[in-house]
Amino acid sequence: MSDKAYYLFEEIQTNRGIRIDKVKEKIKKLAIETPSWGYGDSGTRFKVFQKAGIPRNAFEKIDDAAMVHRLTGVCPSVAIHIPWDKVEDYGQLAEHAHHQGLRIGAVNPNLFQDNDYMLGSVCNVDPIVRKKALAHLLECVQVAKEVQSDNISLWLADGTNYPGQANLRQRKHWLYESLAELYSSLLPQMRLFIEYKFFEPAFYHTDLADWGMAFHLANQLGQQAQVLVDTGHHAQGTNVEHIVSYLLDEQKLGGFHFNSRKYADDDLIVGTMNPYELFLIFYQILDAEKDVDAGVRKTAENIAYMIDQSHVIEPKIPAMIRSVMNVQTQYAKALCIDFVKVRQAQLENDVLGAENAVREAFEFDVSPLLRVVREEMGVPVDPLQAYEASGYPKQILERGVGGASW
Ligand code: RM4
Ligand code: MN
Ligand code: MN
Repeated sequence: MSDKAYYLFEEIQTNRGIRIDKVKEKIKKLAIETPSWGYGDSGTRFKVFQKAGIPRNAFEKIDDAAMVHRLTGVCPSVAIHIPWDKVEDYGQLAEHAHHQGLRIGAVNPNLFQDNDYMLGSVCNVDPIVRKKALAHLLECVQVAKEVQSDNISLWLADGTNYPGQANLRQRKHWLYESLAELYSSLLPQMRLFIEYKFFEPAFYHTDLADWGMAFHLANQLGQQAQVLVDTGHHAQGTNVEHIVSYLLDEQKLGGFHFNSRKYADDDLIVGTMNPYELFLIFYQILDAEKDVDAGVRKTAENIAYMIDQSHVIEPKIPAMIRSVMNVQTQYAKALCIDFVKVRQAQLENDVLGAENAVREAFEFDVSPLLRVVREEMGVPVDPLQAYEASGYPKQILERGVGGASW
């Protein structure tokens, strides 16, 4: 063990009474799902830049996700987006994943790229379009069954651009009707994640605009429906960790789409813009894991951690590895919070003491800890360097230019 690791462990264990073996165990168990679309070419509304080495189909996206899992050891599943990842035989796709130690995670319906959806999908005024959208949702549940995934992750682009363009209350009813049908097609062990976003592509109103609406819908639908928090889907200044704690307490937090943003839904590499926010999210989750209510504890322990990124200019696989490592870093820091000290300060109304007890964990350099954890897991201590040295970056160049993109 390096000196740095020794001193860090001393600080955590001896001075703060946090068991280092527990901390290591927790880090090893934090599974992070990567998105198939994060390996493809993506862009902005101005340009999708084409790169060499991009996967040409769903199978090759899985190969890239498998590479990320091999190097990090913590990304055992990959989310798919239908129809981006549509294949003839989903059983074969799942098999392909299994061969590489992966499984298929959340199935994401796509209700935003068909011409028919210009004015909405499940909220469209045209019953034929609504029916088509519902059929797609049901198709995705079928896909989930075929790939043996228990998670459907739904984000809707439905909304309007101008006041008066549509009857908002009527659309709310249509939304509920479709989701109720979708919900009733789920197997008992399946979960439906409802993801909200306040704007884009619609600029005036969005039918599923915020966590309150998603929360309400999830309550109406039933136990298997939960809210998904995408960290890039809030107005500037929103206290995301507060939303997280509220949903945890209501036992309605299902999962995350991690990414970073500076201005809007930028889908940048996790932890590059506001790592403190991510740390504070984990603080709320770890706090909820200690709740007196078993239901709250269970909710906190069953969160689906997923990355949702679009890499416009950066090489996709290293960007994904960087994201995974950044999530681990903030999680490891949050694990170093002295919760006893925080509680004590709260009880004493010690504002500065409480703030300090939380922040000082954020200021730890946990990299020696993560190196030890990676060593124990048998993965490279420096996954990014290992990727560059692996030959894989060169190997994928054989795919040429013009791979999968949205
Ligand atoms: C959306 C949302 C969804 C993702 C699409 C690609 O903004 O974040 O989760 O499926 O982008
Ligand atoms: Mn998302
Ligand atoms: Mn998004």
